[in-house]
Amino acid sequence: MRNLDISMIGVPIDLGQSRRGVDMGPSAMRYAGAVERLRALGHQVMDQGNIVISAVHEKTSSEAGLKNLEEVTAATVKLAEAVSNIVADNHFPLVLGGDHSIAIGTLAGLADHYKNLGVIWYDAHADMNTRETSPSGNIHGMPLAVSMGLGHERLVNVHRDGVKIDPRNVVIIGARALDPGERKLIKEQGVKVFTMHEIDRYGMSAVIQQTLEYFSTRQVDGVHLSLDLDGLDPLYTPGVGTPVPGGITYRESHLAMELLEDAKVITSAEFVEVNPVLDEYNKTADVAVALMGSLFGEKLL
Ligand code: HAR
Ligand code: MN
Ligand code: MN
Ligand code: MN
Repeated sequence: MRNLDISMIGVPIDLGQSRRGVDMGPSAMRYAGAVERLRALGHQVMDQGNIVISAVHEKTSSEAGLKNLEEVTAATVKLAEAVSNIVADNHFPLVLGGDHSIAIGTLAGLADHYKNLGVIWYDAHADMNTRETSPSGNIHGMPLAVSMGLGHERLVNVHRDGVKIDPRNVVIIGARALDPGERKLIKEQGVKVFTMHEIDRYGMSAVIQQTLEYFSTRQVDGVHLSLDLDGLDPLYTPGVGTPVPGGITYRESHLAMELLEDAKVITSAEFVEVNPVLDEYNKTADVAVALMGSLFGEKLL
């Protein structure tokens, strides 16, 4: 068991996609007991509250193919600074979303401190679109590409100019809805992907073990977990904006968190895409918080 100083920060933004309500994700996860759950495990938890995001939706900027570019850029700039300060204080950053566009800010802040960061992208999607390949113009489908230096310069240069993560340090787990441009980029950039096929075939235990072995060959200096709740099957996490059937189960997800905790490799984490408006009685936030429990050391016995 690690005793961590966890700094929690919420990012109540829903402008990286088209369905309102995911801005209430941080509240939903706090309501589900995130702070208390982690304190009960012996960690120090400092809840820093939320990044201030304008709740006004009418004035949103429209750059063709990039919805709300101005607002998403502004939010991620603020988040990057907050995350960077948390790491500078030797605390563990735990970011609560908000849609997945916020990862642009999280990874930018982490890049101040990690020169060879590993990233686990637990998601039904690869989030590796650019303006040119995006079917939607939604920035939450782009943060991984942006962090690799691919995409609009406003996004690529958030917090500090250029590339934030090495594509070969990225492992996507749970992919099952990839756009043509994303498939191409995954291959070109050398991103490692465990799709649902590999999870079905080898099991989550082997997938996590291979992920850890891969990171050790890459000699990463930290590992960020970016967990999109739509990585799980919508049976377990219905409160997400872009559910995709055929996903990771509740138990497989707990196992993944438990194995990561056993390995003591995770140095920062974010939980995104919880949308209480689309949920069944806060079920998705409850699952998010239960997974946080396993990630931070909760045991069944
Ligand atoms: N790939 C599609 C797009 O770019 C859908 C992306 C959905 N993304 C998330 N985050 N929910 O993973 O629009
Ligand atoms: Mn301290
Ligand atoms: Mn995502
Ligand atoms: Mn997703």
